[in-house]
Amino acid sequence: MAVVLFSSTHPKEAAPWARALRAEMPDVDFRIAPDGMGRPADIDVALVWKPPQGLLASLPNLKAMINLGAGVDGLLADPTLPPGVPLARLVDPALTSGMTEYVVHGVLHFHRGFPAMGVSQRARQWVPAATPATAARRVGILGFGELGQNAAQHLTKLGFDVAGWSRTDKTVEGVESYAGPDALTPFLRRSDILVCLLPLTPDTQGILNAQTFAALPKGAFVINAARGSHVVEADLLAALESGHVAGAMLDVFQVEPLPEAHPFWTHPAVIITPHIASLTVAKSAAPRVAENINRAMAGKPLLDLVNRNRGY
Ligand code: NDP
Ligand code: OXD
Repeated sequence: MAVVLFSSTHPKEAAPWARALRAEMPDVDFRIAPDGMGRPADIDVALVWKPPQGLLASLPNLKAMINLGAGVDGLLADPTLPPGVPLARLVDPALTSGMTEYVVHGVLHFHRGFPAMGVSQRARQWVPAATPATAARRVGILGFGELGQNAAQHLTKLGFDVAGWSRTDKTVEGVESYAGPDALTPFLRRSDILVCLLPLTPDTQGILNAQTFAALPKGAFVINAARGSHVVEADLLAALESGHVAGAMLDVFQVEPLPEAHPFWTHPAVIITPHIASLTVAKSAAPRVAENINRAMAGKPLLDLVNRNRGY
């Protein structure tokens, strides 16, 4: 029987996770930190989202850590994270489709000119304007992994001209692949709508900066659904002020919740969402998490293993 510890900054998620996991593993001993943890030595597997620093290091018999989200930047920032314990991240169809919905919504919003129509509506002006064909709109997706590739496939079906940028080259039907630092500028130059779906690592921190924005075509749009620290916020504000970047849809911020005084709140060209681009759904994710718990108990390699040297 596996003893599983749940620790999350979203404590309300504990009950759905307990239910979903018990449906997969009826004999699981599901414990909720901090009050229900019991003896640290009992814990086999930790299911975590931003646990308190030091918690995982205090579990002497831990066999696996499973992150309840796709991005592990928060966990890897814990200097006490036990080095020898394998870490898996969440890969789940509901998480992927939620992100695709968010990205497709944002791309269509900018493509169909909804920001300008909002301005016209508030001025009670009837301004019909034609939109270019989707084939004439170039979408660039920074981070061409689980989430980026799925969003690209849906955008391609709508006829958009889509490219993805990743560390290593990819083959995805109908999508142009750009790989590595040297390909970044050519990729940006062809991106009318830039979508960031990168993991946050030392290499990608601050990647959405003045130089990046300058390389985009004038009037480009930016969608960031990855992490707030990918954006140099002052550089984005400057690019919006100059009109070089025409609009931004932002789900993530350097400080969350976004502070009340932050200029993004009232900027006419910025759409803000509160880190909801895609949310983990316990019922959907539980089968794969259960599979990983079983693998950990059997000493087998985990699925969706994080490469700690790469940082994702
Ligand atoms: P994956 O690990 O599947 O994909 C990451 C992609 O980024 C890969 O294509 C990878 O390249 C590429 N990449 C990483 N580092 C670099 C680099 N230095 N240069 C170029 N490309 C790089 O991650 P997911 O798609 O599952 O998730 C992406 C991120 O989305 C998460 O890390 C998380 O931060 C964010 N997220 C946000 C949510 C929200 O609600 N706002 C919800 C879920 C996730 P390669 O393929 O070559 O390795
Ligand atoms: C994630 C997130 O990384 O929710 O999954 O941001």
